[in-house]
Amino acid sequence: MRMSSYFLPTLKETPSEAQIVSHRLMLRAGMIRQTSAGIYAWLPLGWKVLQKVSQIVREEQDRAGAQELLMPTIQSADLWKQSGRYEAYGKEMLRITDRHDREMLFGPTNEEMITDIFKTFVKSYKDLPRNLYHIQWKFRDEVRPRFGVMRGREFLMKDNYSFDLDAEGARLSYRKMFLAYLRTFARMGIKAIPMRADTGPIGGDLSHEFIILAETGESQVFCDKQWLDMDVLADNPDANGDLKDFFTKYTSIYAATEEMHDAAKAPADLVTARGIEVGHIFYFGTKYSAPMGAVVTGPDGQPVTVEMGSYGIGVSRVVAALIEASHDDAGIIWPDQVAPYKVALINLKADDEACRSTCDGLYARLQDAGVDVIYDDRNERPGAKFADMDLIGIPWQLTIGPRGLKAGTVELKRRATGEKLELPLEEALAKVMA
Ligand code: 5CA
Repeated sequence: MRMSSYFLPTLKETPSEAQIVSHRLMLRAGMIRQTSAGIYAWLPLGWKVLQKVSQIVREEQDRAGAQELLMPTIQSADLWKQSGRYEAYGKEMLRITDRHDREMLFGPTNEEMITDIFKTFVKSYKDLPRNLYHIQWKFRDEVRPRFGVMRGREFLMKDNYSFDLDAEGARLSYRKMFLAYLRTFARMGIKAIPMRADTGPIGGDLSHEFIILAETGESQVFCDKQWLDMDVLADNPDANGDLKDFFTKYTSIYAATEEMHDAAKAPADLVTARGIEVGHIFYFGTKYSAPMGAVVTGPDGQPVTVEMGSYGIGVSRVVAALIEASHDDAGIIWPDQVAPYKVALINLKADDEACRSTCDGLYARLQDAGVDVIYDDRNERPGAKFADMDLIGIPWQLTIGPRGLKAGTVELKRRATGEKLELPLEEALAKVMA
């Protein structure tokens, strides 16, 4: 992407309406634009990060055997009357009446709709288990939307739903998702700690929230210091096994939200911190399948009501949480895995012929190699260029200037550490392409 033609409305001033750092930086970096209270347009840079985050979520869902589909945002109230949640959900549900006076709603979650789809097609135990997910916008009419996309009214969620013949199968589905969630967040370069949690309006008796530790988190959380050293990617449990040992290991280390915290059970080495909930998983048995009639024929020919779980990740909230976890005074520091661009190519003197042709050549080579690169080809002060790249948090900055070019060198800066190296051009290129 060439900066000269990029729709990237960065701000120099700190917006006064933003109370937390991720909200301030998302506005300053030109990632989002509020269009109504708690409703945001995702501008090109923000959208790119949102897609990178979605893709990691998707890959880990697929790896765990879940299958992607796409359900609509608008749902019929009838489905919610069947499950009994239509009245119970209260004012957080945005209710809509269509031109034929039919009651509709903007989906806050999809248990009812997926159960309806499932029961239409699946009639036999032979077609179980199944796990279906989508990545779709949700609407919850929060009383106090705040902190930008952290607590929005419209937000992007990955939600999936598991269907099993019995409780044992459903618990295995739950453990598979528990692993998929740990892997998903670890791959994004952040630590999310699973904590036993309340089930709220979704229901059920087994539930974990996945929490990222950050000063601006909305809730107080407590965990064993051991959590800070856990590494699920290194542990690499066998995803095709029963996952019982893995689950026991990861659930026996103390971690609790404020509602579930019990000082008597907490370890001596306790971390007390603020946390952001980026995911939430539930096992709720037949809460939806029973009232909605999701019944299959079992091996003995008798009807069996299926056992279900649901699993959510706040994909748009994750973008803000990543920034809360990784930034400095100059701006965002994207972990490599979710960075909108891997390399920033900065031409220090856009009107210098040698600089321009070298940069154009580098840009083409990086693009041909499939490297996501943003190229500052604008006629601006060097200071403004560096400030913009630091603000939008690109992991590698490759700077080309007339003095270096004469000596055959370029400057390579690592955003996360601030470390700068003068390197021969080819060497710098090899480093960022690695
Ligand atoms: N149906 C279940 C799981 S699929 C469900 O809806 N769970 S949830 O209510 O816990 O939401 C899942 C995730 O969505 C939360 O963990 C949180 O990360 C995110 N989320 C919830 N409300 C908001 C909101 N108002 N703004 C941004 N993200 C939200």
